[in-house]
Amino acid sequence: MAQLPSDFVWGFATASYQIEGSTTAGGRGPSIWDSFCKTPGKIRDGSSGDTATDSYRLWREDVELLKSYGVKAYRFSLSWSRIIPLGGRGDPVNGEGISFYRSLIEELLKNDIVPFITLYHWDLPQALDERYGGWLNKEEIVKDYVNYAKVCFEAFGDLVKNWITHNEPWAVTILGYEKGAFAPGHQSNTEPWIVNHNLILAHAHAVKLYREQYKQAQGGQIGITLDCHWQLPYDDSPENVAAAQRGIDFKLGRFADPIYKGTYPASVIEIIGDRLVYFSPEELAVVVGSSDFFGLNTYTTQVVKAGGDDESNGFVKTGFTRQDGSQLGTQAHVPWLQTYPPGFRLLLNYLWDSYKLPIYVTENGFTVKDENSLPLEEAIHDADRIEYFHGYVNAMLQAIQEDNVPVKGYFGWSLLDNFEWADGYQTRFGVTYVDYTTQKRYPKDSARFLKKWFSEHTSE
Ligand code: PNW
Repeated sequence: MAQLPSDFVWGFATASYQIEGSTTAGGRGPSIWDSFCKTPGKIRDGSSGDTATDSYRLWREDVELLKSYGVKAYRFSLSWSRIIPLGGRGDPVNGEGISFYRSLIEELLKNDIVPFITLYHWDLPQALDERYGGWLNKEEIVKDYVNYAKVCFEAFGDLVKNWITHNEPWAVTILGYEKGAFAPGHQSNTEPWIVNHNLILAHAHAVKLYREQYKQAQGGQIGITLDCHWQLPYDDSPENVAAAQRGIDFKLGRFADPIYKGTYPASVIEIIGDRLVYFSPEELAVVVGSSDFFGLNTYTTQVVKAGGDDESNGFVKTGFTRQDGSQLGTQAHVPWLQTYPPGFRLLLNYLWDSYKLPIYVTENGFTVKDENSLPLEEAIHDADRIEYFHGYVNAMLQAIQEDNVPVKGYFGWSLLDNFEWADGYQTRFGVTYVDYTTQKRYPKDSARFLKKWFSEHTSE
C-alpha cells in the first residue's frame, strides 16, 4: 500500500482553554476567554471553559487515549496565564503551571508521543488586556509575548522540539477585533490591522529569540500556524477568479506574505490602504523568513463570487453551491463546513508553490450534524466524520505522492469533543465522545478509522 514518508508524524490536536478547565486552580490567572464567556449572549449555550473536558485533572487519561490510538505526536497549547498568571515580563512565573506541563510532556515522551506545542491559542492573560489593551499595544505586547516564549523555551525546550508561535491569527484579528464573535469581542475596521501587525511582530521576535539562543542547543524547529479554506471560483469569469485569489489573500496572505515573502499581498494593500500598518525596514528584517515550516489549519473549501456587502474589508461572497446547483459535499454541524477533499489537495499544492516550505497540517476535522442530540451509542458511530477523514487523508497522500508536496505531519482536530468557543459544547469536533456529566471518554469510530489508516500507510 502507498506509504507516507518515514519521518511523517500524525496525531491529534487540542487547545488549553478548550480542554483544561480548572480555570482558578493551580495558580492560573484569568484569560480574556474567561471574561468573554461571562458576557451574556457571547456563547451559544451560555457555557464557558470552566470545566471543559477537565483535562487539567484528567490529562493522564488523555495520554492513555492518544496511546491507544497509536499516534506519533500530540499538538496542544499552553495557557499563558497558567504559566505567568498576570502575563507580563515583570510578573511572577507560576511554578505549578510549569510542573503541570512538564509532567504532561514527560508522560507523552515516555509513551513515544512527540509533543508539538502551540504557545498562543487565543487565551491572552486578562491582565494584559486591562493593563495596556493586549494585542493593540505594539511596544508592550511584543516584549511580553517574547518574555513568555522565553520562559517556555527555558522550562520545556530540553524536551520539546516542535514549537508553534500562534494558532490561526486570522481568527484573532477578524473574530476577536473585527466581528466581535471571539474574545476580546471588539468590532472595528482599524484594530484588526493593528493586531495583524503586532501578532506578526510578536511571532517573529519569539522566533528570532529561539534561533539565536535556543535552537542550536535544543535542536528544535519553530513556525506559525495559519488557517485557510480553499477558494474555488464559482465560474471561470475573471472577476470570480480574482475574488477567489482575494479570498486567499485576506485569509492567509495577510500573514503568510509578510512572513514568507516580506510584503502584504497587492490586493490587501489596495483595499485596506492607510488602515494597513506597514513594517519598518528593521521590523521587516526580523519578519521575513521567520518560520521553519508552514503550519496549516484547514477544514473546508468555499465557492467564491465577487461582490458582497463587505468588500471594503476584503470579504468576498462565499458559499457551497456550485454553478450546477449541487452542494460541494456533506454539511457539517457548523454552517461554515462541508466536506470537499479535492480542495485540500489544491490548497496543499498552492502553499508549496507559493511558499516553498515543508507543511505540517496542524488541524483538520469535522463536526457531525446534530451529533449532540444523539444518544451516546449512536453518536460514536460517526459515519460522516469517517467519510471526511477518509477523503482528506487520501487527498493529502495524493498531494505527497503524485504532486510531490512535502507534507511532514497531520493532526486531526480534535482528540476530544471540547469547548468549541462561541458554540459552547453543542458542536462536537472530537474523535472521542465526551459525556460532560461524567467526563467519561468514548472513542468514536473515526478514531479507529484514523488509527487503522495511518498504521497502513506509515512505515515503521
Ligand atoms: C479552529 N471559521 O478555529 C481552531 O483552531 C480550533 O480551536 C477550533 O476548535 C477548530 O478550528 C474548529 O472550529 C476555527 O469561522 C474557528 O471558519 C473559526 C473558523 C474556522 C476555524
